[in-house]
Amino acid sequence: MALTDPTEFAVAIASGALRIVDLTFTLSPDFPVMVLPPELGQAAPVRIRTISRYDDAGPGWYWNEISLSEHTGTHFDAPVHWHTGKDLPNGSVDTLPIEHMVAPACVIDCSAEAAADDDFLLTREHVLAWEDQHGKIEPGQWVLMRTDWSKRNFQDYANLKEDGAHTPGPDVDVMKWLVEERGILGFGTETIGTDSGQATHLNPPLPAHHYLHGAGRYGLQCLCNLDQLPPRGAIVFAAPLKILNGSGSPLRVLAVTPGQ
Ligand code: 23J
Ligand code: MN
Repeated sequence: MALTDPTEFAVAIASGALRIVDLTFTLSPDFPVMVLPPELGQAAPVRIRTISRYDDAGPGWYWNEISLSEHTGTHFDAPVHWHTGKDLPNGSVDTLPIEHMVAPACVIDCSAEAAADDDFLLTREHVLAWEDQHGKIEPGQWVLMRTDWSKRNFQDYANLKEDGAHTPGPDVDVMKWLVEERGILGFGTETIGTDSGQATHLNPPLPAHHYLHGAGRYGLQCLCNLDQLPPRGAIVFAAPLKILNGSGSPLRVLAVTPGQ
């Protein structure tokens, strides 16, 4: 029977029949930020300045002022983030449809491949093999690329070498195919970007950004705990902050999964 009473959902959470998994890193000044070539604009790490803490500046209360880029920590990429999506309607975080903020997830396990190769690229063949086992990816679903990269320590997370970052991501063909042939809602990763570290050398460069945002779809990055999700059946809650004309936003990403 279809669920029409939100109370039933709350009861299922309270009873443990459904479980909530937090896919979010803590926003902290030492969390790695993306490094772009030096001639380009850069984002500073998160700054957290205490305004008062039960002291002369505020005897009874504690609060902080935070300063952060839209693309910091666990965050959401909106279509206007990329040149390919700049003219789409409702492409910024304040205008995108709220119905998109709750959607099923397909989790593709690439942890073994990423452990063997920092530059591992997800291919269409890999996803087709996943579909053979778990069924076809439906339109409007998130595809989340599990690499266990979120378990690395912060020193190795961006994995910067002399020639740039070395982190796994999707190849050109799989990204175009997921967007155009599967109609995915978005693509999420455990790494610092939705694209691989070396994706500026692909054609087109940064294919996840290129194809997703050009089609009005979304990105999520710096996710964690993807190893706690089933291959399919989890529902992702990803509601970015309502920033005027915002290109993205740090956010709390929660997944609801079947309980024990
Ligand atoms: C800003 C500029 C270029 C890129 C990015 C951010 C990201 O990857 C991002 O966080 O979306 S490539
Ligand atoms: Mn981003």
